[in-house]
Amino acid sequence: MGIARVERVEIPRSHPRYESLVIRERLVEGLESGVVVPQGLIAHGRGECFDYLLGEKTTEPALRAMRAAAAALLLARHPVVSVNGNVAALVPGEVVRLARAVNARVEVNLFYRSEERVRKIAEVLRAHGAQEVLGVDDATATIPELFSERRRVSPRGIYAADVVLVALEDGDRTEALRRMGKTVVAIDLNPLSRTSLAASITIVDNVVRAMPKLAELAETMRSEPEESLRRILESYDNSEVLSDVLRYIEARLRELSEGIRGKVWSPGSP
Ligand code: PTJ
Repeated sequence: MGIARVERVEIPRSHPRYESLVIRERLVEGLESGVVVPQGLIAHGRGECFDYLLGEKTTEPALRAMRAAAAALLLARHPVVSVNGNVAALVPGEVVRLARAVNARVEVNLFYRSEERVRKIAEVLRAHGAQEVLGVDDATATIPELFSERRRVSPRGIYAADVVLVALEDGDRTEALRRMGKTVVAIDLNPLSRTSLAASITIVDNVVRAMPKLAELAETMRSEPEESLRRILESYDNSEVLSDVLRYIEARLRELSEGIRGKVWSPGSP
């Protein structure tokens, strides 16, 4: 039986919640190495709850949003992928792969900013192949009307970007970036979060599934003619996608509630 060795716990591959437990351990390791903040664990727990409702898989509306996101990133003049602690702990290699596929810059941008954490996250990204990481020594520009540490951005990165990809973001900054005229692509498991409602394109999916899928889509779609990418983007409707995600959850809960009797465990169950 395969065993994944992580910092403090050995999780047998046969465990029914294997994937989810490995992800948790990766965040705990990130906490111990100073990449993730304790609040990041709370944020993840909130995300897990929504992932349960989605059945822990990428839904059709999420895929639709990903195609539009890939089109927006490929058509952008100056795309930027914004990275925080949780993203660096969970999908550093996929961030670099996506940035390469769409020719985007990578910028560290933190809600709970400390210079030490910014440096550690940049190191993680470099170790996964990032050539240049912005937001470290050059976070000298300010997003107007934003009071959290996330207002500090690189003038060559998020400040100048036309398309910004964010994951596990806060609503204030998403709104502020939209007010600056930017297209914001958000990855957020909560379809009702302020970020989800304020983003231009919302991918309601777990970042561990969404980031690799988005990178793969961008790699395939980059050979498509510009005209067809534009058509994908023009026909995209974010409120329709959010509404379809909610309907998906509604239908899933209805189906589960009807079949719950057969699923309830008893001492006689296998
Ligand atoms: O590293 P820092 O300092 O920038 O801080 C990062 C956190 C995540 C602590 C900060 O951005 C934060 O407090 O985020 P919130 O306001 O809790 O929002 C996180 C959102 O991401 C919530 O809507 C969660 O449902 C969602 N979320 C959590 N885990 C995942 C997720 N979405 C996608 N994939 C996940 N794995």
